[in-house]
Amino acid sequence: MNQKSDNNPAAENPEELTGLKRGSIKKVAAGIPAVKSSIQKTLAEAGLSRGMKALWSLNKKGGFDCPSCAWPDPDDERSGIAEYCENGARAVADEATTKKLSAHFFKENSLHDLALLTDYKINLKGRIAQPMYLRKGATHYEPISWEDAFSLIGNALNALVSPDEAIFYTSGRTSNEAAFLYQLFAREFGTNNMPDCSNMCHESSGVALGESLGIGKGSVTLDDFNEAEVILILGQNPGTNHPRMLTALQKAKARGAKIVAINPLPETGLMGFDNPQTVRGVLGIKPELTDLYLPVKINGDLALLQAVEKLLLEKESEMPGTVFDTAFIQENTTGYEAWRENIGRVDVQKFSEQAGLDSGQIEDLVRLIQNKNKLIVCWAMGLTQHRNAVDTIKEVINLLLLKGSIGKPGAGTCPVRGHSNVQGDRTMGIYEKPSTAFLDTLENHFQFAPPRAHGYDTVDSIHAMYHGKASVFIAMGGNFLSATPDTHYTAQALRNCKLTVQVSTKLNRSHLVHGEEALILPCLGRSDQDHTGSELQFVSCENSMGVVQQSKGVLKPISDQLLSEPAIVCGMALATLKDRTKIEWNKYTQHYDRIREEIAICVPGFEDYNSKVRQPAGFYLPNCTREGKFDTADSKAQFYVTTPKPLSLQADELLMMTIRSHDQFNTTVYGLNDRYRGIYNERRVVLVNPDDLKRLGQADGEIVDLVGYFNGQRRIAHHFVIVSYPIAKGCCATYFPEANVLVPIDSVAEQSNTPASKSVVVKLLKGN
Ligand SMILES: Nc1nc2c(c(=O)[nH]1)N[C@H]1C(S)=C(S)[C@@H](COP(=O)(O)OP(=O)(O)OC[C@H]3O[C@@H](n4cnc5c(=O)[nH]c(N)nc54)[C@H](O)[C@@H]3O)O[C@H]1N2
Ligand SMILES: Nc1nc2c(c(=O)[nH]1)N[C@H]1C(S)=C(S)[C@@H](COP(=O)(O)OP(=O)(O)OC[C@H]3O[C@@H](n4cnc5c(=O)[nH]c(N)nc54)[C@H](O)[C@@H]3O)O[C@H]1N2
Ligand SMILES: [Mo]
Repeated sequence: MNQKSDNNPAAENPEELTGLKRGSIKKVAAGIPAVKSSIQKTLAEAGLSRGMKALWSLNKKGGFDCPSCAWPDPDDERSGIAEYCENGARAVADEATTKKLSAHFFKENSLHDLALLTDYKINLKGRIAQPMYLRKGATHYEPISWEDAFSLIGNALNALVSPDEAIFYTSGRTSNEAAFLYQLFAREFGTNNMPDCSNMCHESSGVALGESLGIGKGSVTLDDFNEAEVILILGQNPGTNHPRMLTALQKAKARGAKIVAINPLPETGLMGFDNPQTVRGVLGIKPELTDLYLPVKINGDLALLQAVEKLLLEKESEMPGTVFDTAFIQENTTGYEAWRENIGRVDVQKFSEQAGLDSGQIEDLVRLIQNKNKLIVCWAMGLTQHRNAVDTIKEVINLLLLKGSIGKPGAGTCPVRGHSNVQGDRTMGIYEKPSTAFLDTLENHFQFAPPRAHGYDTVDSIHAMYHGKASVFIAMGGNFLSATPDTHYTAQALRNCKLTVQVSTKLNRSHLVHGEEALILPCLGRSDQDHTGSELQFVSCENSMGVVQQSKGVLKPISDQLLSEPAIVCGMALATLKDRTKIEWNKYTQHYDRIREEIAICVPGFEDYNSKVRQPAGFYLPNCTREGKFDTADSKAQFYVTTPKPLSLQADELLMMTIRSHDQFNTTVYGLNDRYRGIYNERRVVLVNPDDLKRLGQADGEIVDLVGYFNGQRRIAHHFVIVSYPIAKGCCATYFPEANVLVPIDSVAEQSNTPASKSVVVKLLKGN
């Protein structure tokens, strides 16, 4: 699992240390200095007038959608400069950079040399400025015309024995318009092999929500935060990853909501928030956020939830109708009896221990919620990336159902999405398991027969390429190599391909680990003006709460050789499908309204798309759960019986989660610091509890190798510095993507097939 290929030495980040410096763990997030620093960074990357223009238009009416996270804007307005966050501004700066990579750069730098750089240094290189081609056996990329690039793709796809030997990956920044065309192209070509970043992200949420409630999306809107009595946040670090959520939490708290944080780490943003925008002083808002913090063990959430529910059940039995919403349960749900029987058997003491808590802490949570009826539960990757993730999320839903906390104001599910349009891409049909209804609609409307067999998701795609069952890989954005598990295995999978194609903005490692031939197709980003066709175009995105809004870039593109994503899809489709296509691809690049007209016909909720998307604050998509209706087989919400299955670790093993630092957006590393956690100038760190260090005979500052064993295979990542940290005992944390070499490709969540990248069993071996 750890062999490196000689001609390309560094599939993963070079294993070198950059020199850890330490500071204190911050007590509150954000504050004026954070926003100031992000403005400075934007201006440094993009220059004064370009930088200001970009920041001024971020998340503003007539501006562009923030390319960072999927947290929504307030309903009545698209907020201007006041509602961007430090990390949103950073994402913009990263894209708005004036550094560009033209043919000269690729002539000067061999793939071998570039692969020796860290992800941080690779990203610093800049935006790709023209299409580039790597010939078979070549050491350097060379320029290629768009026309030749498209025909190369067309020829490679048409040479396949079966369309299912092609894979069409999507990352979550792709607009609705591009995503719709992309899935249409893949399906007319003849495959449902459409893995996406969602497979590694909220897939577990989608599966659990779909089965329990009938729709794979969250139910709350921002307004619900203002009415909630209790907001639970599990497995999420909003201070870094969804900073604008802290404003919503602070407002909720000012209105009396209690906030509970359940996390193996006392994350700074959860503990406190010094709001840089509202006049905290005038409103008298205090920076403290969390009322109750439970330092759960990694993947201890299911045991925790069940212990809490057992105590709630006891109280409900003592005083029927005072703790549970019995009317709601009776009218709207099925499966309660089986659920009750199962929870009745829970040993609270044992389950508390499994969760790494004492029963007093469980009782604190019970006291906080027992008489409350308006609960919101927020969660992110801390719940979704475990073997039993789907079960944990179903138990979250069980808890909400007990309280009748679905489909009423101030209550509901809030899976906080990651990529700014990951939810929209799925709505547009980027899915390896499309519904029959959707395929029927495509067939009727476009008059071709879409493939009916399910395609490969991300993990299955990697296996297929590894075993030679797929040999053309096309990525609409993202950084497949670094985002996926088991870096060396995935690298081999990509190297086994005949052709790998990356539609990208910035240089990344997936350009350096490639198939026999490779193409880099540079595209416009969110902040760029899009002059495709007759006038300045806009695209649209769906945020985490199901609101669709337009996004119009404002910056002059750094090169006149960039194409928009929709134009690239049309180019590939025409060159591949030629005369056999039933679709008028050319009309879509004349005006994107023509794409939205198709979406309006094919995707429920998008009727009248072209006028609704022009409303200043966009429009809400229908969401049955929000209205208290459940699109399940019996039209009721389902209680599910779940069982915690904790991994049994040996005494010298720790359970490792791979998380984000404050200075990255997924695989894009902006800097080497993790300011809130007091970690500076180093990413190869492993956070361990001081008691575990004592027990293991190891010390803060020591350099170790991380070794994982899974199904008899050994995986190793060299050179990590131990950081003694208040993390739950028995656990440790590293950053992704550096630690992805340790995530076994076959260690996945049941049902959702999401890599269990927050449940990796490792040992810390003394380094050499
Ligand atoms: N600035 C910035 N913003 C981003 C991103 C980014 O990289 N940078 N990425 C975007 C994307 S695609 C996504 S999906 C989101 C990710 O947003 P998050 O899910 O917040 O990201 P992670 O860093 O993976 O953090 C997971 C959190 O869960 C906790 N955790 C881990 N395991 C467990 C567990 O078993 N139980 C509990 N209760 N907690 C656990 C960790 O301590 C950590 O606080 O953010 C999006 N926004
Ligand atoms: N171990 C571990 N692995 C993880 C995770 C984890 O928590 N732990 N998290 C997972 C999650 S939640 C996710 S979402 C995935 C993310 O997986 P991906 O979405 O594949 O990865 P990103 O790092 O977001 O992709 C960054 C690249 O996208 C390109 N890009 C940026 N903007 C645009 C654009 O507008 N258009 C196009 N075409 N390209 C663009 C740039 O070239 C950039 O280098 O990673 C997953 N992997
Ligand atoms: Mo994500």
